[in-house]
Amino acid sequence: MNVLSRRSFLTTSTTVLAGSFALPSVQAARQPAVDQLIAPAPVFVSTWPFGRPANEAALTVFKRGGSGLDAIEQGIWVTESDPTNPSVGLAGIPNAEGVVQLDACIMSGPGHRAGGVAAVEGFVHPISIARRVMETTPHVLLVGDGAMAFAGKHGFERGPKVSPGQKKAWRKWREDQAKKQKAEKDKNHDTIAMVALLPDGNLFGGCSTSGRGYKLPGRVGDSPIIGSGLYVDNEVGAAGATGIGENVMRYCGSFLVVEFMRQGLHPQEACLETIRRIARLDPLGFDLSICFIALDKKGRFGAAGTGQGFEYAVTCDRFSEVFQSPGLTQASVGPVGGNQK
Ligand code: SD4
Repeated sequence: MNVLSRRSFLTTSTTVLAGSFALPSVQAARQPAVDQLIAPAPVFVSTWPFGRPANEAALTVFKRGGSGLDAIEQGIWVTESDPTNPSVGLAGIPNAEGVVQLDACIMSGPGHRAGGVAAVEGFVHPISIARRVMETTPHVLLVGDGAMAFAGKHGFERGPKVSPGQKKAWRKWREDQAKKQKAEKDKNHDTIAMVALLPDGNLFGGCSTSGRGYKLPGRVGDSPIIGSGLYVDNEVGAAGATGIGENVMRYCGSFLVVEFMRQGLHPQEACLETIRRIARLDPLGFDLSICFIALDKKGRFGAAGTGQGFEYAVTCDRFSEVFQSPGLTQASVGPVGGNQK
């Protein structure tokens, strides 16, 4: 069910939300003690500070009668539509051929249902295509031409294959490569992963990204892969990832976070333990640039990154705030909430 049309929602949400949340603007993100990381349902947890308006939109959708999936989908629309976000949606950094290829997935705790799309070009809302895959096909993941044909057939909104600003930056990147100058590559990453717990105890999640900047055409990261960029287990909790997808998907990172929660770890400790486990096995050690968020069935939440500076957003009826996560090394996880060079 679409509670609001996408356009009316996007144009009214800021005003509605400003009225709903009389909140001070958060300057420096806090890192509360673990026993304070709990919120009453409905609660939405997302990666990066840009997750906060997405969470707030999601909460508004839910409070207006939307389902958990409506809330996740329409919350993520906010990030996918943001023309200033270089890491999610069609304003994102393109691949090595100058085309933005988007990845997304969505998951419903009830029914353990999932849908995803990968390497989709020229569509504004990959999260919605992922949901449609989940709801109308017997499949979980559609990629490339097949995903685009499916999206076209279902009439999803189209957009440019790359924004003018990103095209210019890509030309510069390509020139630098040709001149064998060091072109920025691996730092160009960020994603919105959003997980939610509703008052009835059900969990939901979604994930959307333009992926690693200047990736090889056809490269698919962790974000649309169930268990890697996102995982929801309605008995236990939900988790999502951001960072260099290759370092998440080789370990089924989000699945692992949920499994640690199943063993009784607090969501924050589950995120930390997942990174420790990966770093122990991986030749890169902690030099992985990966971060996780997690939320359990009790409303406890948390996050962690390989380095310092990963921030995540939590929104419920009582507060909407960006928090700082603990990092396992002194290295920086990179620019906060965006993947500019
Ligand atoms: C990917 N994990 O494609 C995604 C992009 C990202 O922060 O950075 N997320 O590898």
